[in-house]
Amino acid sequence: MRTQVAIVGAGPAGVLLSHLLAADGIESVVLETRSEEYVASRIRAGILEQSTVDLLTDIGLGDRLAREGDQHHGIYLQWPGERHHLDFVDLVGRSVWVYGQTEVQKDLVAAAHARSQAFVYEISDTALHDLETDRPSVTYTDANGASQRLEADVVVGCDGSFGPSRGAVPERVRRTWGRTYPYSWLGILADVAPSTDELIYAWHPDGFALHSMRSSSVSRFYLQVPNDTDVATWSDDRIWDGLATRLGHGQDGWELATGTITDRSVLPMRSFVQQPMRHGRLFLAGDAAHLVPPTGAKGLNLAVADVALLAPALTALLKGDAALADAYSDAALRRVWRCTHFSWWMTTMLHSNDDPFDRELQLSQLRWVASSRAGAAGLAENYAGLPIGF
Ligand code: RFL
Ligand code: PHB
Repeated sequence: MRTQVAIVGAGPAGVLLSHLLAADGIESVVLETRSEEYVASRIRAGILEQSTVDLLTDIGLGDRLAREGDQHHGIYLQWPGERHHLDFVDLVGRSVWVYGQTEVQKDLVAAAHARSQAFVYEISDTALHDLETDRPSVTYTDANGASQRLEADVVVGCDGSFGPSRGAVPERVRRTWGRTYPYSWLGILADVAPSTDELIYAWHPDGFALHSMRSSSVSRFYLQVPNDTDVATWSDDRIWDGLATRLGHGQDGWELATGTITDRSVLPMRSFVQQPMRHGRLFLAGDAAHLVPPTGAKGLNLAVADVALLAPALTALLKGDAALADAYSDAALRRVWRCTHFSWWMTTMLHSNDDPFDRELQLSQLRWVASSRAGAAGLAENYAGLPIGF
């Protein structure tokens, strides 16, 4: 098989890239280890920043988002005895939307099917070849067990944190940075109306808690837990008690409503960056090149921002102009490092540990952000997201 762009990974980065390329008349094939249903049902991100919403709307994928998504003007920051609203629209003139990654993925895949996008699902043994030539290829075993080779002008690694693409950049040219945090998140989905109009990020001596949501009848919650926590040790009662304590049930009359828990899992927290994001005819986008802890709600948005830069760069490259492709890695990494810092900053400000000095610094920082317009505007600008290509 031959195509112009071989895209490894059918997550949001890969499918969005295929959409933007198709709009420019560039052909691509998307290769994926999982099934279409599996990818569409993975519960992940919940918050879209302004530029992600603008992009999806501009390319005609904003209808359901406008109908079913929920625009949020800000967030609440909380610590024992205090809850403060930060109004992003007032502070920086931008906002965010609650619209699950599952929904973004469904919209992207529906549009891909409508234009007869080529996908190959349920492949194994993915391997990248000849990336330093202008005839790169990807080999794999298809769902029937047959060996296949996809030849392309360009290969794009959108295969997330476990895919082979980032490791296909030779060690002599790649550099990586990373941090594993000493805590994880226990995430639950529950059939209960949110007890808040906007997200609550809560610092508490027992550990961080986040009240998020997916719709008017489904809430999403997270609790800071130690690394290697066994989800079986968290009964429903323990989860609801932990959330009630950390989110301040009873504080100023606020109450946490509980409901049936429909999903629970433990997620590790990592920061990771690999650069460059291009080597020869291989380009990396999304989680394949970088990971952020979820506290800043940046992972999906960063993947979208990478692809928004990459699509026009590849289109120009395939038409003979290499300037944008040559600039891609540096341009994308500017935003990657900004979001890496912001996610690390939110994470270290909000997750408690046993160190009394750290605790006072965290509370001092929270008080400053909540009471100073300059402090609040810094958080708001980063959370609502900088413009693509800032
Ligand atoms: P994905 O979504 O991981 O997709 C990569 C795809 O590549 C496939 N793949 C392969 N395909 C072919 N051959 C191989 N050898 C392959 N190996 C892997 C995988 O099966 C997969 O389908 O990466 P992408 O597209 O870069 O998108 C990134 C986002 O999914 C991720 O950053 C966000 O979900 C992160 N994230 C959040 N981001 C936000 O912006 N806001 C949030 O609120 C937020 N919450 C979260 C999150 C991630 C979570 N995780 C990872 C569990 C909450 C959670 C719980
Ligand atoms: C979510 O709703 O899944 C979510 C929201 C905000 C975050 C992380 C996750 O910072």
